[in-house]
Amino acid sequence: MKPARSISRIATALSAALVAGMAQANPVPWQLNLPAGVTATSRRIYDLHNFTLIMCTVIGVLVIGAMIWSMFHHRKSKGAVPAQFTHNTTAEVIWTIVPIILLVIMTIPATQTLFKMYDTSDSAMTVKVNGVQWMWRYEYVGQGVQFLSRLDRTSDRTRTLHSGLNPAKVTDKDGHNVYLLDVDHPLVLPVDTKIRFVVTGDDVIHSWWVPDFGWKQDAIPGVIGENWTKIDKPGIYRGQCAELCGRDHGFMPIVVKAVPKAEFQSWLAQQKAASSAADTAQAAPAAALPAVAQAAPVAPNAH
Ligand SMILES: [Cu+2]
Repeated sequence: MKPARSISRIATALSAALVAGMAQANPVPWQLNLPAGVTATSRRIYDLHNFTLIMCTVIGVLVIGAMIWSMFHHRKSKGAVPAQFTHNTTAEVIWTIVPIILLVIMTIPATQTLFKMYDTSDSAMTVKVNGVQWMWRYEYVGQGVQFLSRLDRTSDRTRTLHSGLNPAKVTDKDGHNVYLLDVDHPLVLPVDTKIRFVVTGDDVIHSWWVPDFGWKQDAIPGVIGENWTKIDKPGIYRGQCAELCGRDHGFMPIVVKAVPKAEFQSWLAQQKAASSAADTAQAAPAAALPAVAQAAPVAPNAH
């Protein structure tokens, strides 16, 4: 590829990423940088990242610039004679203290952010996330609502060897490519609500990761990890398993559908009604509800 062409491609991709980052949460090809996300935590992380990046860039430019300048201006052909001293206490004190100050400047806001991230107190609800090879089980703790969330059928058919189907054609209703990024049952959550997550694993280590929330949480069998989020605006937020968990690791995406509080309450009520109906059907003798009782058990591999 010619340099001019690749530069223009990168520039196009950058502007596309910028526009896309503002318009929607889907990842785009050639995307750079983290998403700023939709929570206070994710924005704080984004700002910290930019702050540190600027700091590193300035230090890098100064140090490398000084080196290049010195090598060029004090070269042998110009008659430069190297200095013969071995120690300079003043210089050593400066190059010890200045980096310490810079590190402290970076550490204080980073540590404050970490403390905030670990504070799950005063959360309004708890969602239990359970990683299972290769899907997620979500439980709304204390609500009696739980379900499995797995790769949507279109992606699943397309990814099958020799399917002949085009991954570029797997899109959502707005035309965004959601190949391997869509599920059958998204995790529905209310906005403007502090939600505590307890995350664990059934079989091997998985990791629950939605970039727009700003954190990853390992899902470790026998261990319960905690985290929380408070989503600012309704929308669809996508993520993936972020811990290599076996053969189908790439096929267990995460989709969170954030909705206004009232809409969430009515959705939850609907799910409760559906699950208690299913319980009744399973508990009732076959004679009482023959049709429902027979229809209720779902074959493990119905698809
Ligand atoms: Cu996994």
